[in-house]
Parts: sequence; C-alpha cells; structure tokens
Amino acid sequence: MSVVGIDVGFQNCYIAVARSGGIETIANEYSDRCTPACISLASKNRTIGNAAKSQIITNFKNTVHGFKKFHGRAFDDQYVQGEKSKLPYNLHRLDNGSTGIKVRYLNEDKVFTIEQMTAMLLTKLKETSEHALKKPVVDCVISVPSFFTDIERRSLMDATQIAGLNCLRLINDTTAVALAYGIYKQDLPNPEEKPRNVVFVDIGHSSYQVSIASFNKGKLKVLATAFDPYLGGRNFDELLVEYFCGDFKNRFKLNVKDNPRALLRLYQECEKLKKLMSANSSDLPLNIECFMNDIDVHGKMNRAQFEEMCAQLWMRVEAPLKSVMEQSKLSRDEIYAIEVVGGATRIPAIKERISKFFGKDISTTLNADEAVARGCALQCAILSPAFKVREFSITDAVPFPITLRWKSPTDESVGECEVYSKNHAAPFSKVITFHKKEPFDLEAFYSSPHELPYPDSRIGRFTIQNVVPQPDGDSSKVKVKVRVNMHGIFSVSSASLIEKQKGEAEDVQMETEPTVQNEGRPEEQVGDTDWQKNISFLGARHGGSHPDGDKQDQAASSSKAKSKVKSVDLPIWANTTRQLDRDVLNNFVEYEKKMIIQDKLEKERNDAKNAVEEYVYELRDKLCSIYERYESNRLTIMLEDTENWLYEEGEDQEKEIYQDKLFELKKFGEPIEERYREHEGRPRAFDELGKKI
Ligand code: ATP
Ligand code: K
Ligand code: MG
Repeated sequence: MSVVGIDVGFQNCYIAVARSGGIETIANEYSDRCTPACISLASKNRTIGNAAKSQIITNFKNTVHGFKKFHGRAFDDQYVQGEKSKLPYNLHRLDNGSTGIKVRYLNEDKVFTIEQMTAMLLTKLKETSEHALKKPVVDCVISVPSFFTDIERRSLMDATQIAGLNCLRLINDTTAVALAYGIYKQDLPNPEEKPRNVVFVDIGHSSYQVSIASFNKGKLKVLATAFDPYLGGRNFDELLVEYFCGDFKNRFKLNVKDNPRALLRLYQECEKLKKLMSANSSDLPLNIECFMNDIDVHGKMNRAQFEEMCAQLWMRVEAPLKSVMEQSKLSRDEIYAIEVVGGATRIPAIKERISKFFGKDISTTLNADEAVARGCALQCAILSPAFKVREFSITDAVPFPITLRWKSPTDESVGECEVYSKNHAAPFSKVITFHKKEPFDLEAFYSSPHELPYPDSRIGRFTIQNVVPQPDGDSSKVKVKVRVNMHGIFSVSSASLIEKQKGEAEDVQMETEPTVQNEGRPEEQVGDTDWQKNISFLGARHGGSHPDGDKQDQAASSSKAKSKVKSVDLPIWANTTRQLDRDVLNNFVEYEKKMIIQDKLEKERNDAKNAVEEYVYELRDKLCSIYERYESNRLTIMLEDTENWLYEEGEDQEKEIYQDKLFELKKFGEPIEERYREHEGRPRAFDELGKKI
C-alpha cells in the first residue's frame, strides 16, 4: 500500500510520500518539487506539468491551465463565463450542461470534461510518485479547498477514479496544514487542559482560506473555516497586467489584449515582477523583447506603487479573518499562533494585514509550498494499516449547514430539519427515525444559499424504497442513516425498516416528528472507501439491485436483534446532481489508459529518433578527432545522408524505422570504435601490468 499525499493546486501541485525516514516531498523528472497544473495537448501526445507549462505561449489554444474551480460547474455558471473570456483555450458546453474543454488532440477536435483534465494531471503526479517510491501507487490522500461543495467534491473524486487512484480522503487544504503543524508538536496541552488554538491561513493562486483549529495532545479539532474563494495571487497578476496594458498602449501604441501570445507573456512577466517586489522595495524593471510587432517593451514598478494599485485587494484580506474569529467565539488573546502558507502569503502587504488584524506577528514555521502535501501524506499514513504513525485524531468541520427535507407521494405533509449545522464535526453519521407507510423522498440541500460559493444549493434526492405499513396497518419505523463522510461528501448511506414483533408494547406510541440521533464517527476506524458505496447506489438506479448496505449498520442491527426487533435493509435510489454516470466514468477510465499508452509510445518513438540523432553527431565528432586515422569515407557519407534524412522524410517515422537506421549505422561505426578501443587499450594494458610488477 502506498502512502502518498497530493496537493492539487490551481497553479502548483506538490507530492509528499512516506518513506522509512518519515514524510518527504518529492521532485519530478525536472528535479522540481512543484509540478505545474498544466496540460498541453498535441497531434501525437499530451505533455503534463513542467513540459506543458513551457507550451503555454507556443501552443496556447491547446495548453490547459487554471481549470481546478470548473469542477462540478455548469458551462453557464457565472464564474465559468467570467473565466472564459480570460482563457486562451476554448471552453465548451457539454450535453449535460457542464463545462468541457475543447482542444486539438491527435489531429482531431476533442472535448474533455474537467474530470478528465484533472485526471490527466493526477496521472502525471501518480507517475512521479511511482518513480520516487519505485512501486505502483494507488492509495492516496488529496487536498481540496475547504469551500468546495458536494458536487465539486464528487467531481474531483470522479477524476481520481479516472486516474486509477484510490483516494482515501479528500482533505481540506487548511486541515491538512493543521495536521502537518500539530502531529510533531511535543508540547501540546494535555487532553484535560485548555486547548491550543491556532489560525491557519492559506492564500494560493486562486483562493484564500482560513481555519481555526484547537489542539490537545493527540488530536486536533477544526472550530471554524472561512474563505474568499476568489482572492489569490492571480488577482495581483491581473492588476499588474491591466496596468502594463495601459502603459504600453500609451507609450508604444500597442493593443496587447488583441494578441493572446503577447498577453500570456505579459502575465508571466508580471507574475515574476510581483514575486520580485515581495523581496525588493526599489524600482524594478519589466522588459520583454520582441513583444509585439517586433517592438521591445520596457516598464517599471516598485512596491509602493504596487501597494497603491492593489488597494481594493488588501481590503479583502480582513473579512475571512473576522468571520472565522466570530464563528469560533474566541478572543484574539486566545489565539496561540497564526500560521500562514500558500505562495501569495509571501506578499509583504498581505502579511502586514493579517498581523495587524490579530495584533501579533504571524508565524511561518511551516513550509509555505509543501505544508498541504505533507499534511495529505500524514493523513494517508494514518489511514494506512501498513504504516505506523503517532495516534492523532482529526475532527474537521462542515463548512455549510445541510438540511434534509422529506415528503411522501400521497401524504401531503412535508417536513425538514437541519441535520448538520455550520461547523458541525465531520466526518459524522446520524440516524433519523421516520414513521412511514410508503416509500418516501429525502432531499438534501445546503441551508444557506447566500453564503454558498456555488449557484445551486441542491445536494441530491434520495428515495427510500420498499417501505410498507406494518401488518396491523400502522406506520413502520424507518431508520435512515445519513453522513458527511471522510471526503466532506453528504450521503444517505443506509435505511432499514424495523418490524414490529408480535406482542410487543414498544413502538406503539406514535412520534409525529422524526428523531435525529448522533451516531458519532465510525468512519474513522478504517480507511473508509464509501465512495464505492456511492457508485453502488448508482448501480441500484440502473439495475435495481440492492445497495451494498453498511457493514457497521448490519452489525448494529444484529445486536439489536437481542431486543426482539427485526430490521430489514431498504434499497435507496440516489440521485445526486451531475455526477458522472458509471458507464461514462468507465469509458473515461479506458480512454485515460489509452492516452497513457499513446504518450508512452510517442516517448519511445522520440527516444528512438533522438538515439539516431545523437549517434550521428557523436560519431561525426569522433571521426574528425580521435578516429581520424581510420579510413571512414563511406561512414562519413552515411552520416551526412542520415542527418539530411532526419530533417526530411525521416522527421516523422515509426519507432522501428529509427531503430533500423541506428542498427545500420552501427554496423559501420562499431568496427571503427572497436579498432580504436583495441588500439587505446594496448598501452594502458602494459601500464597496468607494469604497476603490478
Ligand atoms: P490554490 O491554493 O488557489 O489552488 P496553488 O496552491 O496552486 O493555488 P500556491 O502554489 O500556494 O497556489 O501559490 C501560488 C501563488 O503564489 C501564485 O500567484 C504565485 O505568483 C504566488 N507567489 C509565489 N511566491 C511569491 C512571492 N515570493 N511573492 C508574491 N507572490 C508569490
Ligand atoms: K499548491
Ligand atoms: Mg493551494
């Protein structure tokens, strides 16, 4: 079993793994621990990560980045439409209304879903971790913004399946950071003592998240979360770009916005400038050669100017901090530390604002780029039976309250109840008892749409099937188990009908209101993969088969049998909004595999071609130097022919053709190399002999 944690960022992804020495972040084939969230599609293959990032300008229509927050969003969604105008590649409305990405791939127009795009990225990250661990990677823990709603989380889970990963937990970014902070701390208060409260701030490229967690020895509890889902480093880049577009228009008469390539270059330069300004307060240059119409442009900016320009953004730093403090009901002096991570927290003005709000210095004891990935790997290690880690319990918080509404087809009565309040502990299961004579519907939705960073508050509809009255005509007692699981996803996980036993007095009293009972968090016992259970619900929808049910529940009912109550599992028909159909998902899994093979074949083909090229250059060099004394006219001509061939019809051939070519060349090259080695070997052999005597 693999222990891998993946931080899937809007811009940057990091991987941490557990090895015998502990948790470490690993580097990709470019010796870079950061893998850009970027995918470039081309006529023969796709490139992902660093190689794709270098295509952003040259292959801008087919190089995809900045798509993380399209998960679970409709094409018509306001956020998607707002992004669309800024993206160099094309978005496309899919048949089911969700957002697709249209690119040219293998010389065809192709539309990929967001799940597929993220799966491509995950494939790359999976390969990188497999390379580092030297074994297959399947189990992992992946980070997710704490403000992601059910549908966005489901969509991300679909992506992990397409990439062939078994995601043991989608963990909230700031919760992962809290874990990375707390697990190694030796000096946490004892369980009976007052907990230590720490604020965690993560400002990345696209969003801003805050949480407060309280720590005692061996445990952490998230008290509250808050966010500005639309404030991140990119907002500063945008303002800089805006400024220089105006500047270049005035001074160079250039319409940068009409030229996608130039605009993309400007974005890259502005981001560099922004980072430089974090370390320097003096005037800094921005120079781009051959920017547009053969014109070299140059501009400058300093920190003071930048800070003035971004006034509207600094103002947004405070709100989430205020919100999280109000929710936690803690006073500022009850806060032990403010730990900041995420690239954009390196901006001095942001640090100042946060520090000013709390009236104390902020801490940067965690690695700003790697803390999320490390926390993910730690969570994976905790869930892995194969890995020994310190006991540490993590209680997360429900970011948005969830309400359940029920109704029966004939019965007019509709009722509802908030089953999870804001900041309710998660993961968490509850059992709700109903008294019904017929199947009924449960509708789950977020209770306060106004605070939801998503336009649709619906979570799903669940029909409890096969409900019948008792033989005497009375309503049956139906126990429904709902849960917010390890991934922060809501589900109705099981339902059972309690049959009245003959001669029993119990159950006679009629409760009109359903009762809600806390079940606690049995999920924590194992690396619960109840995602698969969700899939089996979908199976129930198509095949009408009975859902798998819940093992814990079956155990519970068998123990209840002692109290002379018989319970019958009821099938649930689940309809969660816009989740990939099982067949569609399977097709995507197969297609991803095909693309992986295609990339591998293309790599082998390229390697074979490069081998020919390298051999030609190497041998030609040697023929002019160390092999000079050997007769080689024929070979010299062959090499020249091959070089020309490589630029003409040999430019784009099958792997075997290159292999044959190399073989042919070596037939003539190797005898010369052999003669040289023999010749060179002789005197040295004598030397060796001399030393021994
Ligand atoms: P998200 O968390 O929104 O999904 P992410 O995890 O990909 O995004 P990070 O890698 O945490 O984001 O941060 C990237 C952002 O931080 C970029 O906007 C980058 O320009 C910015 N950044 C990195 N270093 C600095 C610096 N020294 N000064 C200012 N900004 C910086
Ligand atoms: K990141
Ligand atoms: Mg991040």
